[in-house]
Amino acid sequence: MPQSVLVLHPYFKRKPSGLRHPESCLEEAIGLAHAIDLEVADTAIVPLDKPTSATFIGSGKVEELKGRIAAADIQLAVINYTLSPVQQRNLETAWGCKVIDRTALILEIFGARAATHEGKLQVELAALEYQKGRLVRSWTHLERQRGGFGFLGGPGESQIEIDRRLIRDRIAKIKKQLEQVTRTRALHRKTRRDVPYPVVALVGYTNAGKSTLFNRLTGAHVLSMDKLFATLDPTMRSFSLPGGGKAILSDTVGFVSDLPTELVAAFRATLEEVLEADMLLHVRDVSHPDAQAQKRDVEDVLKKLFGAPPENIIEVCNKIDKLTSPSSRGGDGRGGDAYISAFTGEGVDALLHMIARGMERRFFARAEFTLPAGDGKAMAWLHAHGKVVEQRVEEDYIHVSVQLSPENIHRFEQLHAVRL
Ligand SMILES: Nc1nc2c(ncn2[C@@H]2O[C@H](COP(=O)(O)OP(=O)(O)O)[C@@H](O)[C@H]2O)c(=O)[nH]1
Ligand SMILES: [Mg+2]
Repeated sequence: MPQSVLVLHPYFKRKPSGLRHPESCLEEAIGLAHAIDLEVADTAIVPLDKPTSATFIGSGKVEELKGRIAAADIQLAVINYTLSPVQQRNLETAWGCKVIDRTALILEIFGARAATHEGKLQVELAALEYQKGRLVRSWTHLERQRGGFGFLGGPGESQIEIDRRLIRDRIAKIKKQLEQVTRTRALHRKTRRDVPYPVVALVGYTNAGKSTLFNRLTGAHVLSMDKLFATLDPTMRSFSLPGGGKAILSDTVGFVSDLPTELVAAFRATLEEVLEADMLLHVRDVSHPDAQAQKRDVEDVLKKLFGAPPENIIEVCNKIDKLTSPSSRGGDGRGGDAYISAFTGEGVDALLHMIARGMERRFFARAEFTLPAGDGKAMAWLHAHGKVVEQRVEEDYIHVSVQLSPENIHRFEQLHAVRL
C-alpha cells in the first residue's frame, strides 16, 4: 500500500458538472481513498480549459505538482477522472510516482470489499475489461511510436500479446462462471453466512458517515467473538441493543456519484450482501448539497436489488451538527426516521432504540419446540437466533417457547427438531 497519496480533482471551467461543487467532488474522492486506507498527504483542485491529450492537465500544472509530489514524497497520485492509458503513463513518467484514475480507484475498493462469489467474479471481470482496454490501447500506441522515443520500463510487444491472450481467456472463463452463478443464485442466497445474530447493513453514499457510525455503534465494546469475524471480514462487528439484544453491523461499499458505467454490474454485485441483512440503515449526509439526489439514487438501486422497496429499512439523517437550521433537516422537509450526528453522538441512542424495536418486529413469531433434555446444541442455537421466552423441563424433554423469525423457525425445524 502506498503510504503517501495525492488526490487531485480536475474540472472543466466552461462545463461545470451540473450542481456539483468541485470541493464536494474532491471530498468524495478523498473519501474513496480512505475507503482502502490510503493516506492522503496532499490534495489539489485543478480547473481546466480542455484536457491535454498527452498529460490530461496542462504542462505548467504538471510541473508545479511535480515539485509538490517530490516535496511530500508522494508515492501515488489519484486523478478523479478517467485517464487514457497514455495520459496515465506520461504523468507517471513526469512525476516519478504511480498514477491511477477514478475507475481504477473504485475497482480497488470493490476488489477489497466484494464478499460474495458473484461479487468477486463481477469485480474481477470489470478489472480485466479495464486492464484489457489499457493493454490494447498502449499496444497500438507503442506501434505508432515505434522508432520514436520508446518506453522506459514499458512491456515489450510480445509480452503484451501474451497478456492480452491471458486476459481474454480469463474473461471468457469468468463469464461462464457468472452464468452458472446467476443460474444457481437462489441456491447461493440460502447458504447465508451463519452468524449468530441478526445482521444490520449500512448503506449510503461514500462520505455519508457509514464508517463513523459503524465505529460509534461497535467501537465501545469489541467483543471477543468479533475476533472470529475480524479474520473473515473486518467490516462486520457485533454491537449491543437496548434491552440486551445483540446484532451484527455490516459496513458496505458506498455509492459513488457518476459511477463509471463499466462498473455498474460490479457495484450491484458488491451490494448483494445487503439482501441477506435483516435490517438496513440508509445513512444520509443531509448537509450535502446533493442530499436529495443521493437519496433517490440509493432508493432506486435498492428497489432494483430487492425487486421492491426494502421493508426493514431505517433512514438515518446524519451530520445534523452541520445544519444551521432544524428546518433544513432531510433537505426538502420530507423527514427521515432518525436524526443523528455520528460525529458528536447526538441522536444515536434514539437510533439504537429504533433498531431494537425493528428487530423485535422482525422476530414476531412465537414457536414452541420440544427437545431432548440433553440437546445443548439446539438450545444454544435458539438462544443465539431468537428470544427464549419460556422453558419447561418434563422428564427427558424440554418444552421451549421462543420468539423467532419465521425464516429461522423453518431453519430450526430442518436442523434440529420437530415442532410441537
Ligand atoms: N460534521 C460531521 N461530520 C461527520 C459526521 N459523520 C461523519 N462525518 C465525517 O464525514 C467524513 C466521511 O465519514 P465516513 O464515516 O468515512 O463516511 P463513509 O464513506 O460513509 O464511511 C469523515 O470526515 C467524517 O469525520 C457527522 O455526523 N458530522
Ligand atoms: Mg466508509
